[in-house]
Formats: sequence, structure tokens, C-alpha cells
Amino acid sequence: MLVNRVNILKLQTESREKMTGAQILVEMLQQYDVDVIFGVPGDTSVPLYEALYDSRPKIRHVMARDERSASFMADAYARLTHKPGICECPSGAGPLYSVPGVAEANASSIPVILLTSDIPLSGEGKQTITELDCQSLFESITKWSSIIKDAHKIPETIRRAFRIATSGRPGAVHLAFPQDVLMGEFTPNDRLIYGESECRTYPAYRTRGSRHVLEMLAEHLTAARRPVIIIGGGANHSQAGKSISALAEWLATPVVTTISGQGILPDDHPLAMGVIGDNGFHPHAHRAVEAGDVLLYIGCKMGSVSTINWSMPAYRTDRQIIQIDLNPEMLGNNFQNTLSVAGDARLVIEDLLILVKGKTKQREPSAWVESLNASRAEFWQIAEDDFRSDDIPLKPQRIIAALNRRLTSGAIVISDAGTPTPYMARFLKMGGSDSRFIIPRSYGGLGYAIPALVGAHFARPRARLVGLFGDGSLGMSAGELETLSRLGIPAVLIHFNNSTFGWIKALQKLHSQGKYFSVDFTPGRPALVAEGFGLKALEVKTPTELDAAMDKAFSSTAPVFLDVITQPEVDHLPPVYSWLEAAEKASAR
Ligand SMILES: Cc1ncc(C[n+]2csc(CCOP(=O)(O)OP(=O)(O)O)c2C)c(N)n1
Repeated sequence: MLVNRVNILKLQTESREKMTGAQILVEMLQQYDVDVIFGVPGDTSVPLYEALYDSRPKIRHVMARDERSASFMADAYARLTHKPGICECPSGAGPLYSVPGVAEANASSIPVILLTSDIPLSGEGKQTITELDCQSLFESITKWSSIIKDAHKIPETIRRAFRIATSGRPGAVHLAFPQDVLMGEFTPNDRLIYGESECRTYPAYRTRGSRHVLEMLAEHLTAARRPVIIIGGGANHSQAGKSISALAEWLATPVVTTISGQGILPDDHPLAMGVIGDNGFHPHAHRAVEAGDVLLYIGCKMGSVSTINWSMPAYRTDRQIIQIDLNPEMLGNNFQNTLSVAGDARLVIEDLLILVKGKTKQREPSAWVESLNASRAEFWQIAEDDFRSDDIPLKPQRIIAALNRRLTSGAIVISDAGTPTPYMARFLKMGGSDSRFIIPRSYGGLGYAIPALVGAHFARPRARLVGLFGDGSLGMSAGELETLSRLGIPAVLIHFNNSTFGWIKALQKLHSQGKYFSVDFTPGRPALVAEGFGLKALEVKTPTELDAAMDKAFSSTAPVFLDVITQPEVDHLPPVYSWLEAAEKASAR
């Protein structure tokens, strides 16, 4: 028997040809159903590109114009597919340029795996051009950073990379492949070439909350007079929307979200009270939180923005704070919790719902919930004035309203920092099920949206894509307009053109007595840049032009760039809680 088994293995081994390290790497990626890699070519990546060429059409390579963009593409792809996003770059400048996307993904719990090809091991320490200690470079912005020094170790290291990226709190991983490891030839043993199916998607190895703690949670929640559910990005990563809405509906509990938690319930759901925090908040959502006696935070880090520098919720002895997070390090980190539940949001809520249903009948919305809804209706009624505003330059509200009217089910909307953030948080109305709003909230790095549209396209090839960005962001990512054009990606690009780093200029007005310093651009003609890269481009100054241009863009199957001249933040403060408060204090002086 033993002899037979050995023979089978020998046969399997013999049936393989010699392979290079690069070929084994590509084969291992296929074991994880990797269908696309975003990257930029370089001297050290030639062996990898040859292996990718030979593997066609199994893995598509998407050439970006900048490694930062490639990492943003992988990030957006991962957010939408729930599969790890893969990006690659060559030694030296490549890893240096890819830092922003890797850091954003890691801090936002998104599994991005960065593969860097590196100088040969034989050149280590000898002033080889592009030599860089990229293992150390990525240590502080990944869950794991490593150099593979022996091609035989590629299969096990790739498995470790996927396992680490997708399990626990998902995050980024970096692996460096020295050129001689990529080129080294050997005959792999078939038994070693396999992937772990659990780690093809994330979160891998989801954990349930402990039964005892869930019983206590059900007790607190059903006994609450004014419970409020507060949703962070973690609930979206966990795809907990259905179970959260079932729980909220059973208990008739209002639900508020952070910016990253947006979309967990449909915007018109009678219990969806809107966005909390400093940036783009809904006043009725804040009211709900402050009046709540049991606040149930789900997948929410309770950081500076969602809590307005930890001032919301205000301390009250009769208030209970309960937090569910898959990362135990987050539990009770910023507020004193009454109860902390370590576990995956979807599984915890599914289990909780069974317990809650056993304790109480389905409830009707209370008078308090009705009053929140009345404030919410009033808020949207008042907003109509700005949605219809004929101001020139255009109000951001008018632009978002024009967008909302055209968003259909399955749309993917991606936003940058600057003007779009507070207005999207406050006024965006997603077009129904399967729509997603994506925004990089850990670092808010300008220049995310345009490359992220490329990643989104490969995640959802038939989706209607919309990107929103200021002129500061455009300056940082304009090169990827060529990528959108080359790949013919059907995206509507909305450029908030106010000729300034408007966000910072507004801060200078608020806190530096209007001493404007190094914030203004020359206006230029950005539409011509887009046109030069092969996009359709339209300049928009008036409400009539806005509607006509939006119609054209939304009926196009090619990328369309709308250069919309917009009011800067300095002229009309956006809905940022701390800014409005500062302005109020200043005017009272
Ligand atoms: C890479 C990066 N550098 C600097 C910042 C700081 N920052 C935040 S908002 C902002 C201005 C944004 O300007 P723009 O994109 O033109 O949008 P606007 O505020 O004018 O709408 C800057 C510079 C940042 N978020 N990201």
C-alpha cells in the first residue's frame, strides 16, 4: 500500500515539467481564484510578466499608470468582490509608490496582497540599483510583510499570505520576490500546490459570539426603552445588512451609520435615520444617538469622526454602550462598554435575532421613532431648496440631487475627500439593492476615486460606475484617465472644480482669520486634459448644462468626464459639525 502511494506521488511529480518560481507563483494565485492583478511593470518583474503572459487568459493583468493607483484599484476590487485584491510592482520606486493604497486597505480591514518583485538575492547589500528594505517599509502598514528567499517556499508562503489577509481582522500583506527566486527553476511537488478554499474570500473563519454574552446582549436590548443600532464599515464588510435590518425591524429600532456603514439599509427604510459624526451628519441621526439608552455599535471603531472627537455620545450614567467587533482589540477601546461581543457582525446578529425573537414579540415603532422620522422628513423637505438651487457656480447639493435621480439599482459610487465627502454622506440616495458607496475613510487620501473605478469595473463589469472628486484629487490621479479610456470603462466622472484645495482653504478661513496660503490653483481647462486622454468631456457651469451633461454621461457606455464648476467650501460651509460649531462661536463673538 505504502509503495503504491509513493508511486502515485512520484508519478504526479514526474508529470510536471520544471517550473520557474514565477510560474509557481502564478499557479498558486490561480488556486485562490485570482482573476485580475493590478500593477506597473519594471525591470525586476520581467519573469513574472512572462509567467502571466503564458497563463493567459486565466489571470488578467491591468496595467496602471502609477503603483499608488494600482494599490487603490486592488482595494476597491476587494471591497466589492469580498476576495483579496492583488497588486504588483517592481523593486525600489514601486513599493515606495504603492504605500498609500496598502496603508488604506490595511487600516480599513481590506485584504490587499502586494507582490513586489525585488533585486536578486545575490545583489543584497551591494548598492544594487533599486535596492530597498521593503520588508521593513511595509511592516507598519500591513498585517505581514516578508521576503521569499527560496522558490520551494512559494506555495506555503502564498497560503500564509491569503490566510493572514482574510482571517481575523482582514488587512494587507506584502510579499517580496527576489528576481533570482522568480527565475529559479525546480520541479514542484503536486501535493504542495493547493489553495485553502476558506481564504479565497473574506472574512475567513468567521467567529460567533459566545452564547453567554449573546444571552446578556439580548437581555439588554429587549429591556431598552430607546435602543439605537449604530453601524460602521465592519458591518458592510461582514455583509450583515439583511440580519441587521431583520433585527431592527423586529425591535423597531432606529439605525444610524458612520460614513463607511452607509448603505446597510436602503436609504428610504423607515428605520434608517442616516449618518452620524462630524462629516455630513444628519441632525436627526445625532438626536437618536443622544436620546438612546442602549447603543449597539456594530463593526464600528468609534474613532474621531463618528464620535466627533469622542464627544458623542455624551456620558450618561443611565446609558449602556454595547459593541460588537470581530477585532477584540477594538472592544471598549474608546468608550466604557457595558458589554463587549467579539465576533463576526453577521453571525452575531443572526444568533442574537433568534434569542430576541424568543424573548419578545415584534414591536411597532414607538412615538419616539415616529418623532425622529418626522424630523427626518422635515430635513429632506428643507434640503429641496438647495437641490433646486439655480446658483452659479453650482451648489454641491444640486449636483448630488442630479446624481441621485439617475442612480439605479446596482450602481457603484466612489468618492474622494474634499467637497464630495460631506455632501455624499448627507445627501446621497443609493439607487436600491446591490448598490454600494465606497470611500477611503482611514486616511482620506486624495486621488482614490479615479483609480478605484478601475478596480470596481473588474469587480462588477456590468455596474454603472460613478466617481466624484475635487480638483486636488484630479491633480493626483489624472494619469489614470488614460487607463479608464484604454479599458473603455463605462464610468461617469464628476469633477468638483473649484480651483482650490477648498477643504483646507475653508479651515484657513475658520482658524487662521482668512490668511489663505498655498491653496489656490490656476483654473485651467481640465476637460481638455480628459479629452486628451481619450475621454468624452463636458464643461458644466449652469443647472441646465448640468442636467444635459448628466443625461449624456449616464446614457454613454464609455467613460465621460464632467468638469463641473462648483462653489468652494470657503463660500458656503459644508455640513461638517465642528466647522458649523466653530463658525457659530465666531459669529457670537
Ligand atoms: C494625499 C493627501 N494629501 C493631503 C490631504 C489633505 N487634504 C484634505 S482635503 C484637501 C483639499 C481637497 O481639495 P480638492 O480635492 O480640490 O477638493 P475640495 O476640498 O476643493 O472640494 C487636502 C489637501 C489629503 N487628504 N490627501
